[in-house]
Amino acid sequence: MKNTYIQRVLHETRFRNADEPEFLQTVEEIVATLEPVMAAHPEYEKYCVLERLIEPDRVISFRVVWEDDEGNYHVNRGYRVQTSSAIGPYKGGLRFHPSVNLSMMKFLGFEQTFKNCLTGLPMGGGKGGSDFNPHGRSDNEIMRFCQAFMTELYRHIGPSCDVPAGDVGVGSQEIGYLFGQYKRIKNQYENGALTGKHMPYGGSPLRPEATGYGATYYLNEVLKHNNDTIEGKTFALSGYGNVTWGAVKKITELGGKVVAISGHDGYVYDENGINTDEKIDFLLDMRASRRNRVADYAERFGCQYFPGKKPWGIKVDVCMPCAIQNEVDVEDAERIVAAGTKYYIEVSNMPTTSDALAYLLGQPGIIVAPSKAVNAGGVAVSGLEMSQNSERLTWTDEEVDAKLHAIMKNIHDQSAAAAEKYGYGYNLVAGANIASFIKIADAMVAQGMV
Ligand code: 2IT
Repeated sequence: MKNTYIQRVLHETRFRNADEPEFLQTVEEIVATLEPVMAAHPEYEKYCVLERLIEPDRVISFRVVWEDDEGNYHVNRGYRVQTSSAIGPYKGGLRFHPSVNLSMMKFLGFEQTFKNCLTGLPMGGGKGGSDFNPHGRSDNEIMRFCQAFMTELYRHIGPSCDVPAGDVGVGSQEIGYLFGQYKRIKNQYENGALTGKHMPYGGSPLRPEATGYGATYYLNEVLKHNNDTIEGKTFALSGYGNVTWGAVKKITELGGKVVAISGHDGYVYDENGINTDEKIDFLLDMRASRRNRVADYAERFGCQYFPGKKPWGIKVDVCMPCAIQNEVDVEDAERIVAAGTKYYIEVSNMPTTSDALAYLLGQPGIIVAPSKAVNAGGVAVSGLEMSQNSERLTWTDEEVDAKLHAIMKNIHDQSAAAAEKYGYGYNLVAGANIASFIKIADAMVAQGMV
């Protein structure tokens, strides 16, 4: 790294955020790709654009007290990190998972800011959640937790302030409970304050499918660039939740074959493909059961199950990590390359460790696509949900699908163009960072010292 501005900012960032490893990881990875941009735009240094973007607008932390079905009290920590409102209201999901901490919230908010910008829709970036563990909890317990969480969060959000949505552990059911409590406290029907709602009260068609469909549309553009198609390709995916489900559905529809999915407990290998409505819908049943076991799929459909193992290194054409951050390390990456996989398509937020990503980007035989571009279809349809809410109407499935498709193609094309322009060739990782950063930076410069 030669750029002295970037060096200085990274030094300060490491010092100030020493106990936030995931946040440092994402800042370092993104900033490293911006070197040619800083050389071309000296005004960004003059106006401290990087320092301002790295320091969130606001970090909110609060206590959440709730009661389980036996009458016991529990205390969890809730967060909302409002990273940037340079191009729109803060926007990003809520994660309920025992591993949630400040570092994770800040890294997800930082990634989200770039991702949201890539969609071309007017959304800033943020993230929130709690270290609450939904595993094994009843519906009533989930509802009481969501109500307690919203009783604090409501004062920080709103349709033109901050618009949360789902993420790991938060789906449309949780969003329903959160929205009910928001409406009760505010006595206002502001359905634009949350996205990922059920259809009857302001949800968008295709929001549940959006992340997985969008990822597949993006992959399609990568394949087209390579004179290739999805037809006949084999896939290994991690996860079994909402995102994996949507991707499996669309991949199958377009003629690809998914042979592996995974959970916390291991992975299943279904050589016939996860390609019938019954099999695909079973993923939704597993998520709804909150049992956290992908072994249930192997038992139900009689296929192989590998406890404690990740689905990397199987002989497939495409790998798509869809589960959690840092789920692919160097050894996994080496296995993926050794298996002859041609496309490594990140879907979950920052699924690749820094070392593994550097290794994969150095391999000529594999194309790498970054999660902030690939999974942007989810938040893009959230943005379309906001538009529908503010216009008080609902579009058709076809209308939303056409817009999602166009947005994903545009994300790919603008990333490829930005990478080319700044000397990276067809590097989709650098291209996504550059295309979004320039737009956010220009908005910040235009708005003065804030
Ligand atoms: O990581 C993500 O982009 C999400 N969890 C969705 C965020 C949103 O506001 O729809």
